[in-house]
Amino acid sequence: MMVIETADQEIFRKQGFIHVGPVLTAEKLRALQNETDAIVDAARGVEVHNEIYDLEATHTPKRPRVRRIKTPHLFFPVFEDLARDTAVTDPVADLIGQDIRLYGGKINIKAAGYGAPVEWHQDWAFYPHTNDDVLTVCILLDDMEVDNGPLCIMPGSHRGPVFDHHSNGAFCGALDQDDDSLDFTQAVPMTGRAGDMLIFHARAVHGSEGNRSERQRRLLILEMTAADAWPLAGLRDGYDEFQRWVIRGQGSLVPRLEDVPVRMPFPTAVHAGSIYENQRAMDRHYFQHLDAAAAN
Ligand SMILES: O=C(O)CCC(=O)C(=O)O
Repeated sequence: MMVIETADQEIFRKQGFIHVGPVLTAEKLRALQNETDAIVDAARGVEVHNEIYDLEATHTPKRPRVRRIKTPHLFFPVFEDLARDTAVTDPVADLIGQDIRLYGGKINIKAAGYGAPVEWHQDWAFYPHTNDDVLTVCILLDDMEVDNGPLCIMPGSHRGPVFDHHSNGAFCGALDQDDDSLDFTQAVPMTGRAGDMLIFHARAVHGSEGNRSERQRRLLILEMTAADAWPLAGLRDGYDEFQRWVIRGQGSLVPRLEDVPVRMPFPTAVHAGSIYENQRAMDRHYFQHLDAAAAN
């Protein structure tokens, strides 16, 4: 049975995103929130970014400020279980078919009052594949509202070019703002309730401002691809790991090749480790960064 009806699939193909609606029971949502809280608490004492934590510039070991939990599905079973749950993969299958790979994941945490913005970009610029059945699947861990740094998406941009994400000759994970073909005032804020799922196409241009509100905004992001989409930059962790993350259906040794626009993310970013770090190399930021002010 379809979760995303044919008419809504059409809308997705046209605009590049869809608000699927609630996919978690209250109990499951609470479990994910509690696990996230515990992981953030455990950042006390952590000095620098590591394989789990990406930290705000104003983080200190005594006053932990976590900006992102990296690849939670690799370290915390509750997130792997969720990614494999049919409540999550059924809607994805409606859009890209039954054979699905989890390519990556993260929890972006926009803390109340200072949580960091994410500059405009296309996920596709980070990980182009042999075909673009590549989706970003978001599960809201808190209500996402207009004032707590909602993810905003440029409708229809997934059908356009892959933009230049380079600055001073290296990948910087953000759009070159000299390109005036995009009017960011047209971006749609993806507001919703905790427990909702949103899906957008990896080629869609998106970003989010800092969190000025008094409510945190945590967003679990699962990058999912058709299992016959192969990453053009190669297998990060080798073949066995690549196939281990086929979370539904079958993997394939026959990549599906489509005529899709591609730009490779090389030379690699000057600041490595996360999109937030990559974007530090940009010359001009679009969004205001609130963390320095909040540290005082
Ligand atoms: O958390 C957000 O608002 C944006 C997420 C995003 O685009 C990313 O992490 O690549």
